[in-house]
Amino acid sequence: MTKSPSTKPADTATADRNPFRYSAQLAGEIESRWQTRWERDRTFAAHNPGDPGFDATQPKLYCLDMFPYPSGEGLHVGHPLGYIATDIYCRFRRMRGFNVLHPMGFDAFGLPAEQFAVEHGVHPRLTTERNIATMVRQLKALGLSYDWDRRVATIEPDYYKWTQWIFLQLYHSWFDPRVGKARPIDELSRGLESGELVVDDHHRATPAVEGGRVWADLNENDRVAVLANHRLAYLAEVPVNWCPALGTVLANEEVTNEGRSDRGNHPVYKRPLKQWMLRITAYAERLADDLDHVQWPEPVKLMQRNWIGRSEGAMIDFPIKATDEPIRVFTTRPDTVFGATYMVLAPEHPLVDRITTDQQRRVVTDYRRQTQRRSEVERMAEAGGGEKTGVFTGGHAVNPATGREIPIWIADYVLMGYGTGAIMAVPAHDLRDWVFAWRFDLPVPTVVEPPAGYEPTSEEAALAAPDKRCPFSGWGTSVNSANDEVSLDGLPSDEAKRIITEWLESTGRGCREVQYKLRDWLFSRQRYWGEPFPMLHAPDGRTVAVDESELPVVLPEMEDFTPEASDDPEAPPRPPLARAPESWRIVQRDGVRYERELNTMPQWAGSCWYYLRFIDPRNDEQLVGHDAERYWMAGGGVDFYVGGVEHAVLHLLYARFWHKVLYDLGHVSTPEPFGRLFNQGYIQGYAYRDARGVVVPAAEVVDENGSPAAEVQDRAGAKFFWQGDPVTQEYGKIGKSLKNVVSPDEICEEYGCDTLRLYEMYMGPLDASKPWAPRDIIGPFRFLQRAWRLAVDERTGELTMRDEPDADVERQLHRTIAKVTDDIERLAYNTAIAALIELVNAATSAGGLTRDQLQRFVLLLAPFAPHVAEELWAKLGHQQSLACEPWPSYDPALVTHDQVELPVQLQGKVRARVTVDADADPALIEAAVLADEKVKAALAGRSVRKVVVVPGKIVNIVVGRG
Ligand code: ANZ
Repeated sequence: MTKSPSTKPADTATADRNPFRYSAQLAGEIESRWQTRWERDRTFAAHNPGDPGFDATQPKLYCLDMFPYPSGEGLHVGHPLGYIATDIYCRFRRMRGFNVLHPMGFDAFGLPAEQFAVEHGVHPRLTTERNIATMVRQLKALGLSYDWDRRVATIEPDYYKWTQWIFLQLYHSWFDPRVGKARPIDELSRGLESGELVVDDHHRATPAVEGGRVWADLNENDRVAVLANHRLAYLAEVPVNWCPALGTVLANEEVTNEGRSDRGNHPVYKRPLKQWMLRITAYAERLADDLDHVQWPEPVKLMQRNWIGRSEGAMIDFPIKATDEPIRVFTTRPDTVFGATYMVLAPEHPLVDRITTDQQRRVVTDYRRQTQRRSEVERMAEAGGGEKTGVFTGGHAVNPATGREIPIWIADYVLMGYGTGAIMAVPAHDLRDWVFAWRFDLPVPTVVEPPAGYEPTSEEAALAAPDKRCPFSGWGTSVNSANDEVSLDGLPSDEAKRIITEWLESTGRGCREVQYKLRDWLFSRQRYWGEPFPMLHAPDGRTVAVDESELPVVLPEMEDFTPEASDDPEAPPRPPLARAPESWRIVQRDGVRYERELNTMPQWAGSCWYYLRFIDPRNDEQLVGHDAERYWMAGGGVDFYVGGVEHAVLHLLYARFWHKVLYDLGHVSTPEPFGRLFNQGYIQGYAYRDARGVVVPAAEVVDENGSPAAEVQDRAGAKFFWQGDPVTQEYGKIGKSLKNVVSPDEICEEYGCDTLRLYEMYMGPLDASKPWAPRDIIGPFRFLQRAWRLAVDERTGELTMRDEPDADVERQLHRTIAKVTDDIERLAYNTAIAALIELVNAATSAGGLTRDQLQRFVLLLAPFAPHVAEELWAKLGHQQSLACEPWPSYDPALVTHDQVELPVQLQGKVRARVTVDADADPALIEAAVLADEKVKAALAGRSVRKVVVVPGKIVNIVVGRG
């Protein structure tokens, strides 16, 4: 990278005169010295109960970073944002007497290494390990206080042994709805044997009822099927998202709205395949409810709740003329049943064949074939007000409320995987049905009247019919909704919903029902680079689990990682493990020749439980030791978990699900894994595109004068070029896809990592996204230079200290301690750093600090710029690292501020006076003013448009009319 003179940290001229000046070179020396020492002394090693050095009287902090995928590009400056933040917190808490667990590891299975392996024949382990080595070096160079003894990687057999072990727990368990938790599957068989439970027509266990089949009457196959129906891990033939380009099946969430793969943007098709599934749906209710008990950002909770998608409504049976089996629908609006003028089945619905008349068979078959090619995600995306397709089956059902015959259609806006795969269509009050009914000329009677003065929503208005009528999908008052037995007319929607549900229940036509959008988790991948399943398949189709004592099932060595072509050209190829040596693939047992499961687990698996392994990473008897787990997870799980908001749904939901299963089975002590969660913002940077819209490497872009874009990027009117052609500038998250990655290595080399740490924390609030502005890095560097000069004589390298403290500086030091302490607790690092800068400036002007003051200042600086702080601490004569030195305290009496009285004006008249700290910030003053009783009285209910604060002088309130 080329440097412009303005950003050069140390000018060589003064370096000769001041050999002990804080320069990039000196910073480099100091940093590597301390990094070596910390590592040698295991300064940040955490102690488990029972370890020598464990102190049971200390409080604990388990602070966790979302562990990274070791990509070939290494870290960019966006990664450390969260890592530095947690590091500051951990260093601070150690100084406050906490036993701190702060580990780091690698989420190391995954597609990129495998794609590289397929293309270049290099074993993914080699690339992965090389990438891990790079990232460890980079992380260490940032001076992060991890306990490196606890490092784990999900690809190590003694790690994935336990991932496989958890899978076995899932396989050997079922969810007992009567107690709302997982139990060993043996208890299910015992319940069935004893007759406490019987089996229904769908091979499901239910409490003993009339007509249920008893265990003794079931043959072996049926028994296996019943158990399989309940296991938390089960095999199912399911329509999957098949991505030929990646050679694998993808989970719905890995498919974009356009029906393409999230990674690589390849086309994705639906096809049936036998796959391992995890029964996460059994936990839907607990996963939603327990969000109330964690300290997480509200938007993340909301995203999880939406993903789980709880809906309350009813099941209603619509009798069909042709058969004696009714069509059952799930609806959230049973109060609209009088307005159901037709029904729609998902094209895959099992009743379609029986309902379809001969006349309609051709169009129905064609339509079903056509929808097969579309992914569920694509269909869902169109489930709104978009274009609708569908065909009439020729069949009819009876609306149980009106007694009228209504036609049955099939359409792909109804999904097989939700509710019952069938709907009653109420076109006047459901936007999808409305569009469909107008397109196919079906009746649209109104059964809900909107409240008086109702204005259609923008979505409703957009669908206005030729006669200007709009659909109404909100809550109002029922109309045209009565039969001989029940009338909803005049009732508000919630009341109507209750009454009609009671009627449906009392007449056996339906029942109350809660549904979840959450689907079971598709857990198989047709890849090599993942955890093998600990499962065996017998030639007769039976599946058995590998015994716990035989774990881990180690990935076999292979040289060719491409999937193996299948005999059937239409079928997906077999997974790469189909090529594994027979000695791995085939297991002989009791004369039976079993084949191992050839799929592997998805990348989510290893990251679902790593926080537990960090607690006790070398335990080869147990996933995690009991005492250690109880100690570190006490108080509701990981105390502080920091990572990107992109993991708000899947990773966190999957990890919570596994954790709850482990909790139910008694392996962990808390119902939730992560007590407190925090999402750091993104670092954003400029990116550039050529005329075709293709992203070009930002580092190679120059302005019209040939200066690197990074140095002139926000200059007004600048024009940018790449290889001589003009490019356009935009702004986005720093990363690979925008080719605007900046490596922390460059910055560390140029300024030292203490500067990088300060810069990243000083950029703005931690949860905000903010621009990478290389020209500003010099600021924190100059601050460290001033701080150093405050303590050290640059010609001799000796400490410079005054004997008597300056009273003002002493007072400011107390205030700074109070502020920094408080700010770190609130993660307001930017304001803490600002306070440190002010202190250094004030102390410099006042002529320096005493030894005692300097000590306290150094300790305050330590969490942010630990290397320079350790160096000064050593110069102050201490032999030990300051890592566990007590945090400085302050005298509250010295922290009180000077106060001022400010007049408050309203419409030109002074109406009140408020007393505030002389240096209080305007937002605080505004709050104090608006809370003042006199001000409230003077406002007399008028709305405040603006509060203008002139600091130290006056406050003006501007009010709105009325
Ligand atoms: C009649 C009705 C009338 C509905 C009305 C809505 C409004 P949520 O809230 O998302 O759970 N539905 C049910 N199963 C479906 C499926 N498999 N595919 C597509 N749509 C399905 O949505 C529940 C509503 O979505 C149900 O309530 C049903 O339409 C539709 F004024 O039934 B409703």
